[in-house]
Amino acid sequence: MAREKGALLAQLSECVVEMEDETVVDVANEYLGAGYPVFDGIMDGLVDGMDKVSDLYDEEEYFVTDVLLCSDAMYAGLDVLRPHLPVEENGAEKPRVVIGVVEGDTHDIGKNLVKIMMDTAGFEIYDLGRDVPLDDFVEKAVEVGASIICMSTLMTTTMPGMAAVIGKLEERGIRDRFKVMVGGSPVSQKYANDIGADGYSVNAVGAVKKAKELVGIA
Ligand code: B12
Repeated sequence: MAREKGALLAQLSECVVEMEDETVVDVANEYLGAGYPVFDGIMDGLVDGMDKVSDLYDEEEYFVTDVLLCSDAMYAGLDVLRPHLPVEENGAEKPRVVIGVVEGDTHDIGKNLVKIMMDTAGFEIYDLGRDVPLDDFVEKAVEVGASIICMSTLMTTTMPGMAAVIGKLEERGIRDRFKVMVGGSPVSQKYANDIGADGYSVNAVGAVKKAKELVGIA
């Protein structure tokens, strides 16, 4: 008999915290086999685990190497669950999104989650990666005719890069061609307002909601 959903979610989360990149694959397969919603497995299982890891790092219980091994476990679980996420269709033309982590910052776990959620919500994603030179956001958005530019950062020192990209769009007289969304743990709605961004969200689920709102497919 299938184990209860709650027990499997708790174990998915625990596998991430305990860096069990092999067990997590078995548990994710068991979760899939039981027919529980894939989205919940990602958010309430794997991402819940990564949130706990962030807290453990802040509390100095975990160190850099631990955090990286935990993220390996999270990605191993995502590899199993992600292909089963139901893909939404928003019509013939998918709105295009350019996403990346701003220059100077290599934290990309949150950006990758936002990307996965947006991808499955029916956006066409152009992922510039991490430590992205600020001009690249503008160049890529122009090149692909993006509807939205998404910027992520986890460090206070690199936050001004977001404002700089908006400034570059203004300088070139193309600011109103794109919606700009910002996020990452030090970013807030107030900061987004202050720099003139169009959208902000505290997490990946909210990011999709906001993006849909901005392109009028909410
Ligand atoms: C994992 C981690 C690392 C990993 C990164 C691995 C990787 N590939 O990403 C490693 C170990 C490499 C690392 C390195 C460093 N780190 Co670090 N790291 C963290 C840690 C523990 C967790 C971050 C994380 O992944 N969280 C989990 C994800 C899921 O959450 P998230 O990123 O916030 O994303 C969610 C939302 O913010 C939102 N979101 C994210 N992006 C976007 C974008 C948009 C558009 C939207 C709408 C939403 C959105 O949705 C996401 C999903 O729900 C944090 C501590 C913490 N509590 O956050 C420190 C932390 C971010 N690191 C920090 C620092 C200082 C560093 C280093 C400089 C350390 C050093 N001295 O070498 C280096 C960075 C080097 C560099 N130049 O980039 C500081 C930053 C301090 C600051 N305020 O500036 C923190 C806060 C730790 C601390 N308390 O001091 N780190």
